[in-house]
Amino acid sequence: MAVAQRVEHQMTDKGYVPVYTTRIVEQPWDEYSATDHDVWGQLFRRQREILPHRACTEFLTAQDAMGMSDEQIPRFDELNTHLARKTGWQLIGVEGLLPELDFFDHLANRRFPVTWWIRKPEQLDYISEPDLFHDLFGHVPLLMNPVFADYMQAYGAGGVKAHGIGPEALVNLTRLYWYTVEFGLIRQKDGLRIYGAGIMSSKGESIHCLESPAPNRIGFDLKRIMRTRYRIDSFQKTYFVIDDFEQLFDATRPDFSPIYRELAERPAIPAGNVLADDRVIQAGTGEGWPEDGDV
Ligand code: HBI
Ligand code: FE
Repeated sequence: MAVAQRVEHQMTDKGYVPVYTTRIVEQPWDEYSATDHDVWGQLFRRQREILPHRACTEFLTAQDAMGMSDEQIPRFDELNTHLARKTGWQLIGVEGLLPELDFFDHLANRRFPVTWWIRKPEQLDYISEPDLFHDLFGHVPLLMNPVFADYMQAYGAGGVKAHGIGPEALVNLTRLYWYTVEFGLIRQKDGLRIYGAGIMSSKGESIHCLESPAPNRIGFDLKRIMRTRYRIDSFQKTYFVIDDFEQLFDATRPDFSPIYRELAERPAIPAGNVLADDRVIQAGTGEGWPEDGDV
């Protein structure tokens, strides 16, 4: 099969931005180079060295249970047999970021889009868009957890509905995704742990989010999160903490339409602010925070 091209980019006033494409591609496993497998191995080893006592237990046990290792890039079809048995999720290969409605529709049908290509050696420490390592290493293991898997499906169904409501609803939902699925923390008996994929696939942020005095750490609150702006070009200024995955899934039970209407009347909250009625676990020092740039 023709190996799909990298995600097209187009030059805009904001610089090169990825052009969303919807094509689903078979994982070209036989075409990965030795360098591709080596990049996977280096990133895998580096993360698994620092994640014990930082990642939540469910993540580490699931990653091992599905046979992920540093030896080579995992095969989607092998992971799909594990996922089918545990939670009914399936991975599909994509070229990169999908238009939101396509993305939500896949999640609503228990299909998780995984970028088929992996970053180059020179991009080891930072890549601007999600690649195979971010998606496969960061997002996929927790799809083996039945409650988190149900949350992801409910989130997708909510996204399809929000798409029909309008752009503000989508902004609220994108923030929810950002502060849970990408940058969420969870409270375990032995302390705070990572479950968000954006942290899990980043060495710097895996350490920063738990050990730096700079960020706020605040108890999960759905409406608070939906109003809170976030960072895409630096570590998060605030991390939200859930008590367990049931809390996350329960938050998706109510109909969000009245919530969207209520939040449309209230101003967004800057990424670094702490509110009087926040359940504050740690108010950050804010050291090193860039002045502007909240999304
Ligand atoms: N597409 N492939 C892919 N992966 C994502 O994580 C993703 C996406 N499109 C949109 C998107 N995430 C975010 O805007 C979500 O909040 C919807
Ligand atoms: Fe992601």
